[in-house]
Amino acid sequence: MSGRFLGCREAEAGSRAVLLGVPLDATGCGRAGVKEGPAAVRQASQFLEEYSLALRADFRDVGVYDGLDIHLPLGNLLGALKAIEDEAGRVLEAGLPLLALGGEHLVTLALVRAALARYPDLRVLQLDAHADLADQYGGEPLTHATVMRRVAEQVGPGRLIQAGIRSGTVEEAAFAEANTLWVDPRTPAGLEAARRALKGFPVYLTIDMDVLDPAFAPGVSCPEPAGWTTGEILAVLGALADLQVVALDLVEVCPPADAGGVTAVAAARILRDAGILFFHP
Ligand SMILES: [Mn+2]
Repeated sequence: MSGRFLGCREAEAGSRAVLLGVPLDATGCGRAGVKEGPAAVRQASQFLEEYSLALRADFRDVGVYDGLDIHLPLGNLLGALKAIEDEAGRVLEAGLPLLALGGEHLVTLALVRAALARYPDLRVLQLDAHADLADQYGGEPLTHATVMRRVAEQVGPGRLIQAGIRSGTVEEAAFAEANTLWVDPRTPAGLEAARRALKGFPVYLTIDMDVLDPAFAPGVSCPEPAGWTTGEILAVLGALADLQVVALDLVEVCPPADAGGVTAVAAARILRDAGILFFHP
């Protein structure tokens, strides 16, 4: 095993997409250990076939280069976010789609900034149990619990579409009411609303693994009951496959809490299938 994600290329030259690990673990309030997420998901990916029987397509044909983990300066949150934004920007400015593997959810802010620089019309689709719309958390503006508030401020009103949300405060619900769109794309009406908001625009997709029910993804830093099944998220992604996704991330896998490696292999499956769905030539 190469230490890279399933079926990824080891050479950047000639690749058509780039995967980067982003092992940031600085502002979590739940269980520690999301910095081990990228390694665990890469390792679990070896259980899977490169070929998706469901999609009748091979992940290797996507041509993804696994550039391994971004080096993050220790004890320097702003420096780490800058490093992530710079590295993501380099990929996106080269015209290549980016697949990022967290790490905590705050990485999405840096990644969206990079995507927004390249695609000013960007829309963001968030699959998550938590709204992540707090203005501050523990007095801090830059945390895993405030990340989508900062993202909403970056992209502007009506451009953040949130799905799977089942946890938040009254303040977060009020902010969402005025600034974001909540949908349940597992229903025909919710799917249609999501498509209306996203179709025709470049899309950034962020998948917080806690959108899944803890039965399907126990190894996350903040589990929240009554979530989606693995089959449901794959069906939702499949139903959105014609969107113009320009970058995506998958975050919050927490290996120390992942009994049986259930979450890591689900994450690997979601990443493989999303790569095929959105970036297969
Ligand atoms: Mn989140």
